[in-house]
Amino acid sequence: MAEFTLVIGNRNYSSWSLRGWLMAKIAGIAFDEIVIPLDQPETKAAIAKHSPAGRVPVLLHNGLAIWESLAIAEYLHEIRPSAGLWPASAAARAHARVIASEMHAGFVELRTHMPMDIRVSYPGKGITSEVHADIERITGLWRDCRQRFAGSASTDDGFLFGTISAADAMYAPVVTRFRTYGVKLDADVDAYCKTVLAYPPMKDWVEAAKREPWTIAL
Ligand SMILES: N[C@@H](CCC(=O)N[C@@H](CS)C(=O)NCC(=O)O)C(=O)O
Repeated sequence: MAEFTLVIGNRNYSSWSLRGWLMAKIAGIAFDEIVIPLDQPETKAAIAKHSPAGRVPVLLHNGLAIWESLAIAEYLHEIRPSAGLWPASAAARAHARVIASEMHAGFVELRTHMPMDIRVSYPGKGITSEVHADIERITGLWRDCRQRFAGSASTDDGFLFGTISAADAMYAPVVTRFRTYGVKLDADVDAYCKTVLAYPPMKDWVEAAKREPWTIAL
């Protein structure tokens, strides 16, 4: 049994689980998984065994249950500070936390009208003027991060702050949504999406999502 356990929902649909799972991968911890399929009669009771908030992901460690994706990022950063879950410089780290929080609290239109559904393709579905505004804001902040921080990082692997961080994990489900809903992207934003999708744990998640048996009508 691994030191850590991560409780997640189905890979195809659970965007918050993807965020927490990628954070655990970036932190480099070995962990067991408990997968709870969402939208089933037993889902709520199964999640309630691990989290009073009734939501996944939940990280279990040393008798602690840590829910909320941003709290998981902070905890993992505290116990694995050298993993680079947050960028090294204070300025980049502050900005990474800003944009991670903006994702956590916002983009409701995009999240509502373009729910994560990795294995399907619905080009053009879900686009409204409000969703378009969310997309413009997100792609603008990605560009801004790349221009302001990635170039001056000691290594630039194509992620928002150069090397992969919790900020990329927070936006990874947006990348899959852009693919699912065929959102047209400029070359620089498309290159960023390709970088995220090529990150080996991300590839593993997407492949596993395609093999899952559960289907939810969204
Ligand atoms: N603010 C939470 C959001 C977690 C969340 O909403 N998770 C969804 C799945 S993606 C959930 O657990 N839903 C419970 C359900 O569908 O019964 C976080 O950042 O972790």
